[in-house]
Amino acid sequence: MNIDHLGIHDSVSIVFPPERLRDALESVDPDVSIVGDDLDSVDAVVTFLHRDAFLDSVEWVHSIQAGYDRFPLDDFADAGVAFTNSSGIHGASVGEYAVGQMLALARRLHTFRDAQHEREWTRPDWDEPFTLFDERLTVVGLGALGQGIARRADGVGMRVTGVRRTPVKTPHTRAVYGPQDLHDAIADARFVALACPLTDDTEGLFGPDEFAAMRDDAYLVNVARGEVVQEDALVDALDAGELAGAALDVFEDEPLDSDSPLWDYEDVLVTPHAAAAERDYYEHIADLVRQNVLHANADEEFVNRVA
Ligand code: NDP
Ligand code: 7N6
Repeated sequence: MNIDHLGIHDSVSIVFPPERLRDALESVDPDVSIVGDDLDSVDAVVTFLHRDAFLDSVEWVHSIQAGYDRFPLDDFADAGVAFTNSSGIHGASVGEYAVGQMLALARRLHTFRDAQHEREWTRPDWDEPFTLFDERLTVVGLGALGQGIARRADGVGMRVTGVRRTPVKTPHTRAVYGPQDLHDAIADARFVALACPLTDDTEGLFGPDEFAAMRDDAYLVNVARGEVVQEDALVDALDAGELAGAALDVFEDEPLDSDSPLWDYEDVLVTPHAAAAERDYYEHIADLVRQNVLHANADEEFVNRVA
């Protein structure tokens, strides 16, 4: 494959200014320019969103996301268009987000900020705050995100268990289960963090049975995809006191509807799919793209190829 002209699709502006990536790619061989949906003369494209036009215009599409549930992989394979993703770059950002949200919930930091908005000096009840130290965390999905969370949670003294397809231990975990043992893995956890991809196997993975299997004082952290959780069942579990709360970065429908009940719980922290946001995001993408341009022009296998 020979890449002479690389396009940066303007949809990347959802995450960073396209010009930043263009300038960071100045040293690569191909010409690099920012493109819209008109892809004439472009051999490859770096994008946030899928466009059907990619399938008959370019040889290679690089997504700036790790999750590829919104890209039609079968169509890429049929069209012979290579598709690569950005898995591997989110361990620090999402790891810090997850531990930050768990710290907020345990140390009640969100309640202090809420009180500050009202100019109120309100101390928590004596038995509300707790420490993350020694608490159990189960991470579902132990790839780049899950391992990033496990590492940082271990750093604050949490006891980390994992769930992955292949139940082999990864660093910073004390035990790792396979998907068939999910209920055993979550039964004792004070926090359950979802960090798996959205697939046929994980769609609706957390519903009434899983919330019933979790402790009543447990918190759910979802940085995976909204559809991994049955949102109505989550609301029911919160209302029934079967769960203490949640930190949610992703939702079945985004943006989260202003009528959603999830906005209203004191112990549900809602963030706008921003767990991975960081000012260096474009630099991480540039590193991946530079590497794959070299691979493409040397006819070597792409890094992070998923179709
Ligand atoms: P990886 O491919 O590196 O890791 C995926 C992990 O999920 C692997 O450990 C895999 O198991 C595990 N897994 C797959 N299926 C199951 C299952 N049925 N049950 C339990 N574990 C399973 O992906 P990333 O860590 O890079 O990203 C994971 C997902 O997180 C993305 O697909 C995306 O949807 C989401 N994401 C969200 C972000 C945000 O901004 N909120 C940012 C980045 C990603 P095994 O190791 O055995 O293969
Ligand atoms: C962009 C987040 C992913 O799958 O959901 C994320 O990589 C994208 C800040």
